[in-house]
This record gives sequence, structure tokens and C-alpha cells, in this order.
Amino acid sequence: MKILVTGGAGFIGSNFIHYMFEKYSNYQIVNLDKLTYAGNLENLKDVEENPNYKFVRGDIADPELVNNLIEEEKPDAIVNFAAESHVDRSILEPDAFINTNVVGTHNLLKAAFGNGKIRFHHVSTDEVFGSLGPNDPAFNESTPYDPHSPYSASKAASDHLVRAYFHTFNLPVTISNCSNNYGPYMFPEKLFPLFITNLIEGKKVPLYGDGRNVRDWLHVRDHCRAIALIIHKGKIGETYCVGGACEKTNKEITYKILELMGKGEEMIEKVADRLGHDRRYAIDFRKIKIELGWEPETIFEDGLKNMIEWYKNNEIWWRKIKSGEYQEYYEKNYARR
Ligand code: NAD
Ligand code: TDX
Repeated sequence: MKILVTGGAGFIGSNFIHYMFEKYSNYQIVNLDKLTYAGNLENLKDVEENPNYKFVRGDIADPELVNNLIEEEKPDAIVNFAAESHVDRSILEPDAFINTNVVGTHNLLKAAFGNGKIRFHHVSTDEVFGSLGPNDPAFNESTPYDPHSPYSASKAASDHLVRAYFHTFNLPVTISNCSNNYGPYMFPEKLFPLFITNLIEGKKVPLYGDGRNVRDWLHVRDHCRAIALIIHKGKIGETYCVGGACEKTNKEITYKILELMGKGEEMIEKVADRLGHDRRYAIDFRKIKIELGWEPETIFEDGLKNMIEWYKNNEIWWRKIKSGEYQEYYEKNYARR
């Protein structure tokens, strides 16, 4: 199989490329990535020399580039990870979210349709479903959409476009809506890696509001396994909810990280809450379990311990990001297409 992965230099996309080469070493992967602040080719150093791997620097919001690349490469499938993904940034500067998440996804859909109805998998989020109360049932595939942030609204719009291309044009699509991922190569602006790297640096960790917002944590490798299954065996036109069976408050996460890193609660800095902060996300993943036999395998404490070890062993990786050095390198070495 030849797969066009978009956003493969980001957190989940790079984990997915590693996972696919490990499991399907004869597959070809073309990685189209704009290398925004979140894209980092150091995540893919191990596969750079692999003859089955190709990197193209480019923007999914550029329709001509997207169409030419798909026409040239003729992939069997497209897996769309490319997105602006950080909720806090969407509150400060929403425009890029509309451009990449909505316009970019639409360009990919148009090109997939125009080049022989290429199989299209769209990676989305549980945030499109809104926010749950403490006793509400978890989100599932028929939960109505109710996005609250510019990020989740843009992802919801992209999901609707993907569904529209299935219903109107018969494009063979699938969508996965997953919960919060954690694991290696996670950009240190998000809760887990920000807190872990701050503590290594001797800095405090900024906990928003009362710290009682709940997220469901899914190890990135479990997520990649789910996507691979959906691409191979998922039913066309369907959505799959993917969760970690691991609901925790941010306070619980913070105390667990402090404990595993041998730090005390004096390292917590209570800061103002995120605007419009969703209270709780939870995922009912029975459909993918029954239809495709998937369920999360990583035990949370093991996954978190491994993640902390990874950040301790890869200080150069995240220090270059925190200092901004990683981006100077691309500007010198990678021309945009
Ligand atoms: P990320 O921010 O780490 O990576 C995004 C990647 O997309 C980067 O490599 C970036 O350079 C690239 N990109 C951004 N704009 C682009 C454009 N216009 N053209 C081409 N490439 C572009 O994101 P992530 O956390 O790896 O998330 C990947 C996908 O999974 C996203 O679609 C996100 O909405 C979804 N998702 C993420 C999580 C999570 O917990 N991180 C949970 C649910 C869903
Ligand atoms: O410094 C912080 N302090 C804090 O208390 C940060 C960065 C976050 N938080 C809180 C906000 C959230 O309740 O921690 C929780 C997790 O925050 P993020 O890591 O920013 O993730 P979240 O907003 O839940 O969104 C993530 O999961 C769903 C991804 O960034 C999205 O791309 C994905 O769709």
C-alpha cells in the first residue's frame, strides 16, 4: 500500500509513520507537512533514509500543490493528521485553524475525489461533541456535534465535509474521533509534556482553574493501532470513536506526574482558567471494539512512566523546541514546495 500521510511531522503523525513501518515494512509513505511550529523532522530521523519514505514540505491549504502531489504520487490511501491542534492557540489566533483544518481538509477531499476516489481517512477529535457533565454518558458515534472552541469548531466543520464527500460523491471515507493522546514526540505546549519538561527544568507547572476538568487519556500507540485497523478493515462511510478508558482530572494527572518525578505540590502554580474550558470528555469505544476488535492496551501508569523516561532521555529534542532552534534548521534546509 502507498499512503499519503499529512501532518506526519507532528506528534501523532510521526508516531503513526513509525508504527506503520514497524508493522508494514513494505508500505510506502509520502509525508506532506508544512512544518509549522508543531512540525519537527527530528521526530522522523529514524526513517529519513528508508527508501519507502518520502518527505514533501507543503501546505494542505494550497489546492494546486495538493492536487499535483496526489496526481503524481497516486497513493492508495490518504490519512489526514495535518491540523492546527492546540486549543489555547485557537483562542488567541483562530484564523490558521480555519485555513488548515477546514480549507486544507476540503482541498484534500477534492483532490482525493478528482484522482480516482482515493480512500480517505480523517483523524478527528472527541472535542467536536462538546462538554459532558459529571454523570452524562460518554460520547459515541451518534452524539450530536456541539463544538465550543475555534479549534473544535474547525475540526467539526472538517468532519462534516468528509461526511458530505461520502454522501454526495461516494468518496470512500472513514473518520476517527479520539480522546486526548499522550506519549513520545508530544509538543511541549500540551499538558503532559509541558509539565514534565518544566519539572525537569525546575520550573512550576501551570494548572488552569480548579484543575477538575476531566480528560480521557489514550496512549498514542494505541491510537495508531486503531487508525491502522480502520484503514484496513473499517467500514466505508463510518465514524469510529477511539478512547483510552482512562478518565482523570487535570489535578490527578498533575499529582501523578509530581509523584513519579519526585516533586512536591509546591511546584503547582494555579493560573487563570482557559476561556470556554470544556469540563469533561469521555469516549464510549464499544463500536470499534465490537466491529474491529480494538481496545486500548497501555496501562496508564506504565505509559506515563515511559513518557517521563522518554523526555528525560531526549532532552536535546525538547530543549531545541523550547528554545526555537529546531525551526531555524528547516528554514535553511527544506525549501517549501
Ligand atoms: P500536532 O500539532 O502535533 O501536529 C500537526 C502537524 O500538522 C504538524 O507536523 C504541522 O506542521 C502539520 N501542519 C499544520 N498545518 C499544516 C498545513 N496547513 N499543511 C500541512 N501540514 C500542516 O498535532 P497532533 O497532536 O499530532 O494531532 C494530529 C491530528 O490528530 C490533528 O488532526 C488533531 O486534531 C487530531 N487529534 C489530536 C489529539 C491529541 O491529543 N493530540 C487528540 C484527538 C485528535
Ligand atoms: O498548561 C496547561 N495547564 C492546564 O491545566 C495546559 C496546556 C493545559 N491544561 C489543561 C487544559 C485541559 O483541561 O489540561 C487539559 C489538557 O489540555 P491540552 O493538553 O491543551 O489538551 P486539550 O485542550 O484537552 O486538547 C487535546 O486533546 C484533544 C489536544 O490538544 C487536541 O488536539 C485534541 O483534539
